[in-house]
Amino acid sequence: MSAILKHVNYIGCYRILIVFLAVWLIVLVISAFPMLSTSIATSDIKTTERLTRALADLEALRKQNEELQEIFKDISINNLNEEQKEAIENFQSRLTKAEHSFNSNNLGYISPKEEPNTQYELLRRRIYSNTNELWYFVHSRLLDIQKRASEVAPELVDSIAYLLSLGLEHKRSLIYDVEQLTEVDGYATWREKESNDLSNLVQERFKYLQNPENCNTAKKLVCSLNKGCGYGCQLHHAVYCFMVAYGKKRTLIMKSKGWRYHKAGWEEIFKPISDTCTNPSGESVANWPGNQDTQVINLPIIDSLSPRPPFLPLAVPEDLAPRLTRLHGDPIVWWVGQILKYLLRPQEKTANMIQETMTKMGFKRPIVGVHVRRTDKVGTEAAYHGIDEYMAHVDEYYNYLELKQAVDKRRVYLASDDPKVLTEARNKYPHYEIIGDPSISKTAAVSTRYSDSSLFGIILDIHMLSMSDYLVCTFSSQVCRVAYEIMQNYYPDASARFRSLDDIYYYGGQNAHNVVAVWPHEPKRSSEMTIAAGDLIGIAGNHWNGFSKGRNLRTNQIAFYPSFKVKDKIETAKFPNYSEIYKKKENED
Ligand SMILES: Nc1nc2c(ncn2[C@@H]2O[C@H](COP(=O)(O)OP(=O)(O)OP(=O)(O)O)[C@@H](O)[C@H]2O)c(=O)[nH]1
Ligand SMILES: *[C@@H]1O[C@H](CO)[C@@H](O)[C@H](O)[C@H]1NC(C)=O
Repeated sequence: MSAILKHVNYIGCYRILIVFLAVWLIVLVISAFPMLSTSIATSDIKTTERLTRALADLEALRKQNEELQEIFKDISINNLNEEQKEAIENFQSRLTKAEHSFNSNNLGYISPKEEPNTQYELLRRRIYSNTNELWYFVHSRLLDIQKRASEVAPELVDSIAYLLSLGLEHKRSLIYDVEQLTEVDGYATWREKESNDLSNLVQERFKYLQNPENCNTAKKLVCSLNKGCGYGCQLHHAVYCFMVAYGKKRTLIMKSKGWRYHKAGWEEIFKPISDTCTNPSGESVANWPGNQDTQVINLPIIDSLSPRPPFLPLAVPEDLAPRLTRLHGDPIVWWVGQILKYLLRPQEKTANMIQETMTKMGFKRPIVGVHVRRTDKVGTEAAYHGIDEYMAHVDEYYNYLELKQAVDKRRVYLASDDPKVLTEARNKYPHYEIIGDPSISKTAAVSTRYSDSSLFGIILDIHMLSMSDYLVCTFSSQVCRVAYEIMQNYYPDASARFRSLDDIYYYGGQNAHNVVAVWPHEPKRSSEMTIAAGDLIGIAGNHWNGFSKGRNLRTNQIAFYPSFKVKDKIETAKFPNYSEIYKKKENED
């Protein structure tokens, strides 16, 4: 019995203990989570208030942080001793680190200091271009099937049309989403800044190279502008000369008297490419390649250049390559664009002429630039493309743009060397506002091509094309490639703002354009290439149907491969880095 009682007591003891524990727990929970004790609403308000205060404090800290960094920027580093410099640098790097951790705390603040990594930028651009590639593939296959169906199974034609239209909408939405990434990922400010910084950097180097202190002793490279070809081709010739000059660190002297577009020479239209050194003479003169000590070297056209220096397209300066790879989808186009930016600084008269014409014509964005190259080019160097082909891509660009913004009027700037194109386009596309001047096209006719009025026409056309939001043209024409290159000066990365009806981008006289396979490929048809991941392929062209043609450098097979299975290989060359400019500056300070 006592044993049983004892047992009961035991149980009673436990019971009391358990009740006690439970009460304690409840008290504990209530005191720890005030939400349960007081009204939920009031505590919510308190939390919000506290959070708001914390955020405000953080924002104030961030401002102070920025001010501190400004102050440090103003302190001239050069007037301090080594220890002081180091202390400041340490402190600055700690500030930056603090800022980074602040950025990553998910409060939605994005500081302009934040940078994307290269992998992210490459991936973002790759998704964009492969979305297009996927659509080229599906679209072209569906068209094939639709054509076949119209012969053997007409009842299927409508269903295929439906697939085509919904598929296109689907693609457009994907492109829109990838595009949106650049607006929401917080790196837009960085892209702008990096683009400006890089441009300022190279423009400063160009200025330094082109304005030697003593022209009598300066090493020079002499080029004659008068290559026997059109304006676009001559500009590319000048750019090539500039690349070699920059690579060889020789001031470029450009001979342009008797220029076929303007007899008096380049300098009446554009600013001279040097303020201090335009005299081509020197103590010793030799034809390319000459040697290190030769003061003046004459450079031939790229077509007969031998030996070929490493500074030719598609190579970009090695010291800039990591930054360019991250910022830009096609670094060589950026590089050519920068040289054109330097070369084509307009004289005041030219700038006024451009400004007046733009106003008169009512040039207004958004606008799509369309270049239709006809006359002497068609049938010899390039195939004919009807206006509808160009306009289909213009339409699609605007369909896409309308996902982003309201478009008041679908506007096109139409440039052509054939005035009939403008009339035809205006008749066929009355719902478009088509800006263009048939008298410009008239002067572009082969018989009057090399005249002053023709020169102004082509300068204007290229300028307007380059100022557009998007370009539709044939990259077989240098006119359009020049416009595309100059366009890069107006965006951090405009490499995807075009649709070429024929070639991919190239530079006349360039070295092989190679791509690297990222996926292997087992041919399904005899026209297809066998690829192992890592293979180098010399690309000949994109067929805009999901496939590109090229030569596999490992197997020498010339065949088609799926365009998405490769990535571009960015070529670099050891150009000088002009670091003495900064040393010189330090000394001046
Ligand atoms: N104003 C104007 N002129 C043009 C246009 N298209 C071609 N031209 C003229 O035709 C020339 C064509 O020569 P390039 O500039 O070398 O360009 P391309 O189209 O590659 O032609 P080719 O050199 O003949 O293969 C231009 O420089 C202009 O003078 C155009 O749209 N507008
Ligand atoms: C620039 O080039 C010179 C000579 O090749 C080299 O010594 C120097 O380290 C380079 N400077 C930078 C900042 O890369």
